[in-house]
Amino acid sequence: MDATRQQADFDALIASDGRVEPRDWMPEGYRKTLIRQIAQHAHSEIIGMQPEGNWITRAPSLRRKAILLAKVQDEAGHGLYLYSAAETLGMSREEMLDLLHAGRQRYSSIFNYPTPTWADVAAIGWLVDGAAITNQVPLTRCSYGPYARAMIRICKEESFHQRQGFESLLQLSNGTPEQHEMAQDAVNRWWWPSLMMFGPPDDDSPNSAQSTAWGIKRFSNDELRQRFVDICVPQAETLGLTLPDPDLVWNAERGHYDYGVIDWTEFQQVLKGNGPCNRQRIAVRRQAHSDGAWVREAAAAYAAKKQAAAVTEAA
Ligand code: BYC
Repeated sequence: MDATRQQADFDALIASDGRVEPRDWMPEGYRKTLIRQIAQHAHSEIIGMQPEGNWITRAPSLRRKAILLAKVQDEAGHGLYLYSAAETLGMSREEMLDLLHAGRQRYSSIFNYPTPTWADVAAIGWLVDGAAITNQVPLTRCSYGPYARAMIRICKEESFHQRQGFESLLQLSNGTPEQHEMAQDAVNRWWWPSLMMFGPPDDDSPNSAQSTAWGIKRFSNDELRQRFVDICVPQAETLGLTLPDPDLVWNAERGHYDYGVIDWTEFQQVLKGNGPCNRQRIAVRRQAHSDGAWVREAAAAYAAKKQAAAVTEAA
């Protein structure tokens, strides 16, 4: 088939809201943008295990520990589905990890903030997982089939993560004055970075227009950020906690909450590697990768042995 016809078929598929599958022809830019976004998403899940993983040995009860273990394991699972989805576009997991370790692929800004108290685990569940769901539910309708399908399961699990965070925060908020203060302090620290998770403002988002035209993005960064703010305000009231923004006010005309100015300089600094924990996160990730080398080698040797045995048997 000639190139013009391939492009026309692809355009028609996107226009009819169809799904692109790995064997279909696709423009090189579409493939590259998906690899960029899915790899970044996968890396976020894997690096995202660190801030909460730090609390597994210090969880305040067996119940909380079991929940946290399950959550962190889910995140590893999400990373693996997402690496598999990205591999269908022609880049191996090994290559993606090498690019992450070399600082040439990104992970979400949010995981460069510290978790000094137990309430941070709860605040991450409520706010970070809440923001992740708001961003990711529309991705279940993304035009690339393997990514859209991976997102369905991921969103179900994120929903459990958000609920456990909310429930844990509610318990802390209704606990002793010290627990309440700890919950409020964690919310104060995680609120603004959570709003940054949605990416730069629409006027300053170089990838949005093309990703929207390709059916990868269904809503803009600012639209999803607004949706998240609108969801969080009544939830904060139920929690008995305040959101650290004096400009947060209901705007009846718009039918949305207005909110204050986000510090985009901080966001850019985090993206440049200068957030509070960037260096630590990458160092821990590199160490984990090198510590796991023997497992990968053993798995490859075992697979090769099994394959050789199967060939001998078939002969
Ligand atoms: N952090 O043109 P834009 C989770 C980059 S949740 C770092 O708007 P795009 C989890 C962007 O990559 C987190 N970088 O980009 C939850 C671009 O740079 P490049 C993961 C960011 O792609 C709980 C530049 O800024 N979720 O995993 O159209 C526990 C300009 O931005 C960020 C996802 O990855 C950021 N926050 O839109 C554990 C969701 N924001 O690449 C784990 C999937 C922007 O051109 N991703 N940048 O060098 C998306 O939906 C989109 O990629 C974004 C950005 C909305 C994030």
